[in-house]
Amino acid sequence: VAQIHPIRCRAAVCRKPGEPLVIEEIIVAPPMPREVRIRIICTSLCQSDITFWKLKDPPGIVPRILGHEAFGVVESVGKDVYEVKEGDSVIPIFMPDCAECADCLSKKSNLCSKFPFKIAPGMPRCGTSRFTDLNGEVLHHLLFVSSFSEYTVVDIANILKVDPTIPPNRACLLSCGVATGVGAAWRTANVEKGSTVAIFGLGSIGLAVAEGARICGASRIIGIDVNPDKFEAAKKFGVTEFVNSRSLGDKSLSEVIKEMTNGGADYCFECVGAASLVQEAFSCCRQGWGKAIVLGVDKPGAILSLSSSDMLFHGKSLMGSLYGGLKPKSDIPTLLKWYTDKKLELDKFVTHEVGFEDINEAFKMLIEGKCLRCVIWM
Ligand code: CXF
Ligand code: ZN
Repeated sequence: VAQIHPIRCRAAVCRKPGEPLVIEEIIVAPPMPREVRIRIICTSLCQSDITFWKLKDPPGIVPRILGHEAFGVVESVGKDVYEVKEGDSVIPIFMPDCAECADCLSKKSNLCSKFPFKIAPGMPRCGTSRFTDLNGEVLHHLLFVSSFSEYTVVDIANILKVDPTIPPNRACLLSCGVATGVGAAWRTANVEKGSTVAIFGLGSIGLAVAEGARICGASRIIGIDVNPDKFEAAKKFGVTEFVNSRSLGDKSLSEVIKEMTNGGADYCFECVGAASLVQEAFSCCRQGWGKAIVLGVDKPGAILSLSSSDMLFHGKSLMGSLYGGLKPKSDIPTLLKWYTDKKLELDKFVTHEVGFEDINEAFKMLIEGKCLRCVIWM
């Protein structure tokens, strides 16, 4: 077996939280056992990249390489990798799927217990980094992926082999955001035909929930946002009605939703990341079977306060949905099939595409709310 060498390539490094990424030459170490080194073909930008880019406190450790939605080609494999080989098309997925722990073997969980989901700083198996800069300083990873680099190293537990004919700028969307929203409707909530769904926040995740709910056959999909301009675009994703949460008159949001739905929606999805909005979503749920699903990420330690009698007397439930409850290795192939069957419309999520050198432009556009998904080509 030929010796695998370190690679020198370009990466966009986050040197200081909240400051423009610096495109520089870095060194990417060879993959260790059960790891794969991949050449990133394209990557897209997720709101979490912005969140972690700004973060000063741990896990906001710098310098590091952000990025976690991507499509790539295997460049080399470490020892004991049998699942993929050089030249295979893959998508990295930030949620490990080891295929052997109790969680990975269960249909009910997507939270691998052998390699627990972690934001930073290194690889899942040993916690160390595969990146250094030209001065020998360690560059940390993000979410086991770090795709803002021409080459990255990813554990086999975080790699999904995909059909090489799938367009890279569509496949990458299933690495995180779009899959999360669609999965939340399909897997976490299990939205049935004829349901009424309320979606709080019409960014990419909220629109992906709408897409998933539409695919599941929901009849009413109510979109809620502070920005009424979002409604026109949201119609393309299956949103049927719009509520502007900034102009409710003297009513509360839950009063408005309950009036519209004759007592509450069957499924309410919080896609913003505010504990207070989770409470609102919970109270918008219909009694008996209403479910509120939490997708947004609030500040670490944010506390929810819910009425326990509302829980008990009204039979509602509250669910968390990391990666939409999807099991990477079994569910993503289904979403890819939906895409080739033209059931899942990925195209409409990609509003912008830029070259790697313009990655900071992509950050700016997402922060200003000007785009859904911006694909960055390496
Ligand atoms: C997120 C999900 C919630 C925790 C942080 C990472 N995933 C990807 O964007
Ligand atoms: Zn993400």
